[in-house]
Amino acid sequence: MVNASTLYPRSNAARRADILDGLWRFAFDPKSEGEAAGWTKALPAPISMPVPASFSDFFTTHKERDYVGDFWYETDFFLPENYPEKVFVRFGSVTHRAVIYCNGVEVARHEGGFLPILADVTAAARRGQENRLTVRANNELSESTLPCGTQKVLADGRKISKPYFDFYNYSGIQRSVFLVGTPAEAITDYSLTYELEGADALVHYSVEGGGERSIRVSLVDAEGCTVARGEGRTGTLRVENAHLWQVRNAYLYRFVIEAGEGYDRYEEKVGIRTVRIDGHRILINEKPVYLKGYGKHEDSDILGRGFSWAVAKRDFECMKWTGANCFRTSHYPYAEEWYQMADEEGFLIIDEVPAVGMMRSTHNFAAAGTGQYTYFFETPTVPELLKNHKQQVSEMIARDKNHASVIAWSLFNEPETTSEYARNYFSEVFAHARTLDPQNRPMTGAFEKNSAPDKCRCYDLCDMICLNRYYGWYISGGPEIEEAEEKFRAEMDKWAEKKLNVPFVFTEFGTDTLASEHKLPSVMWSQEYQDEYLERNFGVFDSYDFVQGELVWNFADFQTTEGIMRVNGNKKGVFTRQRQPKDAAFVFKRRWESLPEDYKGQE
Ligand code: GCB
Repeated sequence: MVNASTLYPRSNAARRADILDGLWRFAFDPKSEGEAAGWTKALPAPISMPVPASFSDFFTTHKERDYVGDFWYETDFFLPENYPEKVFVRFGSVTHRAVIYCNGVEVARHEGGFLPILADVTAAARRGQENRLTVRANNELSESTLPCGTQKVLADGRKISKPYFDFYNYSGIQRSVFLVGTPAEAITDYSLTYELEGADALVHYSVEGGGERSIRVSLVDAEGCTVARGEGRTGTLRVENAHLWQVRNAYLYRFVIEAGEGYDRYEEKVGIRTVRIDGHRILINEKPVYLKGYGKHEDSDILGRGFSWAVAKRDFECMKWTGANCFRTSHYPYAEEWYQMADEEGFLIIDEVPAVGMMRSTHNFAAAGTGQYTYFFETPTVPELLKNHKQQVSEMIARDKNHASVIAWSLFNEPETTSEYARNYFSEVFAHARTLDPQNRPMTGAFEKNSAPDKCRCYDLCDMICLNRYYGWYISGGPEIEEAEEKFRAEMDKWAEKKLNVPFVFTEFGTDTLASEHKLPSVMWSQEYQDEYLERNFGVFDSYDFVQGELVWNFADFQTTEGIMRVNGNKKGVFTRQRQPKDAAFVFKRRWESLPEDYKGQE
């Protein structure tokens, strides 16, 4: 059973969650022969491998670091006799796909490398004994799975990945693994929606699971006082003088669900807030907010894309220091712990599905803006791709719908959008997505330069239009920067002429900048150039009232595939990969600290 419950694992009197992170065993399987050779029972000659982490950057050889194909992880866990009735193993993610075995028996398989896998091991695991947990994973890219890309086979038979996207194809068990015990008829899901009524808030809830048992819910404030109670699997709680979750000023209640008399219990921190788009404005609790922040990656030294509370903590501190209030989970849903932290910090998240690379180019950043038609959606792989895309949208919204921090869903990054094929494809994706979110949050996607006002066939599917633009970098850089600004304004004037009554947000703009380089007058790649480019972009953003946010690319330097356009990775970070500020960080700090939270929000 996969994804029977999306709830984050938690321990209490009725359920258990024991973390299985640590040093696992690992083996590469380049010929995909492990299954036939009995590796599901025991890996022959395994090496040790930390979990969670990407496997790549531990290695010292190309063969291992850049490995593409099947690879296996194995560990053992003890299942206590008195563990709850149903037993699961829950992976935060396995990149990009996995088959899970318990004591040699297949218990789950899952496509997609950035969303949880819940494997029911109740029948396969033995109580009072050690049990073996084995994962056969695979990190190949294709045009029918997300994200998109392909492989190249080298003369020696070795595969290397050719992503159609600009980040390193980090893989492995990159997020925490939990052993989970629940009652047989456990609480499996809940949803909340909010309404404000004067000083009060109405919290509409619904709960799934618990069998036929009675369901009781309550909301507990930060002081531990129960402020509202309800009975039944759906209902409404009234919170008098509600303490709202505000931007960069979070307030969290605990939402507690009980099934039967102590049969099951689940609780989570939740924030009461509303999200709505009104014309050009983005309203949180009916107050306009201007988005200030970053496109990010899960990326750091040694860990690769592995989740680390320590790295996340540093990232939030750096973001807060610059006065940011928002980030986009470019280009895939992040580890759940990021959203938990954003809930605590009052950060806004544009949550993105891994629909990136939907343009047939190994350098999407180079193809973007050339004006060349980069066909994609007329190929035979499209039905399979669409199925996977919808599935991942479903899983992302199911996983993240209760986070106060999530204010919008991004359903793609920089696909081809100018053909009728693209129009049909994305109409289906949006129609599907619109059935899923109980809170009806805005749906969007990030458009590259070819998705121009006179050519794009998909922008009207979006509630908010997100643009990735590099005028002054990929277009008219260096001494031509003056011209870049003119071209940028010409495009914005065309958008303005359309009189679209929606907010526009820049989800990317930026320049590669080496932290080592200074030059007066500025040259491309120097810190001075990054600052100059930014100031010019700000001038454009400030000229259009419908521009309601700016998320710079990128928060920090990050690892990519090797190439002549990348210097050991993408250097568009405002911070270095070690999370130290470039000069641009001070530029943002000055600007964002001086912009009011409701900048351009007055009617
Ligand atoms: C883009 C992509 C992003 C790249 C960025 C760049 O448009 O969305 O993934 O990293 O440009 O730096 O070229």
